[in-house]
Amino acid sequence: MLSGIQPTGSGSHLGNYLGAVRRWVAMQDGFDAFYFIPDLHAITVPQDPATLRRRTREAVAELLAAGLDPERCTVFVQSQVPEHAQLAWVLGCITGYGEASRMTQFKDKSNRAELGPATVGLFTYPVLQAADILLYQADLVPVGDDQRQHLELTRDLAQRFNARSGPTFTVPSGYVGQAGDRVMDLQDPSRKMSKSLPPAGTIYLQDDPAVLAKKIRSAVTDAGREVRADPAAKPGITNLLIIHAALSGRSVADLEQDYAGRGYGDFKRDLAEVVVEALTPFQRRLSAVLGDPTYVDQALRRGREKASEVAAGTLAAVHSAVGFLPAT
Ligand code: ATP
Ligand code: LTN
Repeated sequence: MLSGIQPTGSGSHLGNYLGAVRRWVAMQDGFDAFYFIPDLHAITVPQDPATLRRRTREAVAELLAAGLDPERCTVFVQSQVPEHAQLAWVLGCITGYGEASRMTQFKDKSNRAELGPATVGLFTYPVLQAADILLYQADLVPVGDDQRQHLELTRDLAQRFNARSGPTFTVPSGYVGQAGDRVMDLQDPSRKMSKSLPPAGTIYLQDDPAVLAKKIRSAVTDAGREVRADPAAKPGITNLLIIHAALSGRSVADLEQDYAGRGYGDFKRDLAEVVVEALTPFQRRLSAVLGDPTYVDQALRRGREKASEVAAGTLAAVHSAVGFLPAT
């Protein structure tokens, strides 16, 4: 299995954790697991070089602090394995222009003024993502619900390549969802929580307790004062209930019962406590990992070696299937 998380924004947020990283930690033992930082994807929107470098290290440290163990899984940085970009070129040549134009993430990001004018890199982003997945012959790709369409494209490209050039790629199985898959922005519950939206609506894993409490206190709630899940009429409070349930392990129904007759204020105060309690141990481990640069370096060196070996094998098979003349 394989998955990735971008080194952008101010670190990972609760959506990344509940929709992706938490599952990765649980899956590192049952699978031959590859986790990587897609820095090639990150530059599809403008990045400051020094910040990107720092954030890439920090993103790796966050994964290790969240519980990934370099002895039990492969952690690496995308740009250190050049086969990703090489395979993306080949896959781009079997991707329809119309097919790529239908990707909703492109449509969304290309319309956001703060990200600058849309680039060809942003347009071909999903093709690079398909290359990431197919290089490692991944069966499973645990991602949040927002990535479902990119996974479908990956399956289509794998099938198309195999049909035209002979069996080369494993077709990854469809994405399997679960609660907590789509955490919404606290200020605008119609949008998913995202590294590229303003920080007030985003719970960062590195936020300190006072900031966390403030963000939750000022989360947009809905008309009325009943703590009840109703995605259509009460998207704000529904999102907060889902976050609570995902972190506390209680069911939404149980929480609704508990808060019956009490207002939003009580619920938000308790939720802030639940979030702080969940994040404090993570933050402690993160400072320890960041304080030990050789641990991160060693993890990345091993990860790159292991990833390169698999990637080189797949790319050689692809080049042969396409008809490229081998170097002598
Ligand atoms: P951006 O919004 O700037 O593209 P992002 O916050 O979506 O960034 P990514 O690095 O692109 O972060 O995503 C990493 C993983 O986190 C992916 O598997 C993605 O599906 C998941 N994820 C991202 N946002 C959410 C969310 N709000 N709820 C659940 N899962 C999420
Ligand atoms: N687009 C993904 C990040 C990503 C990814 C991948 C995830 C890039 N390549 C390959 C899984 C597999 C996102 O989460 N926004």
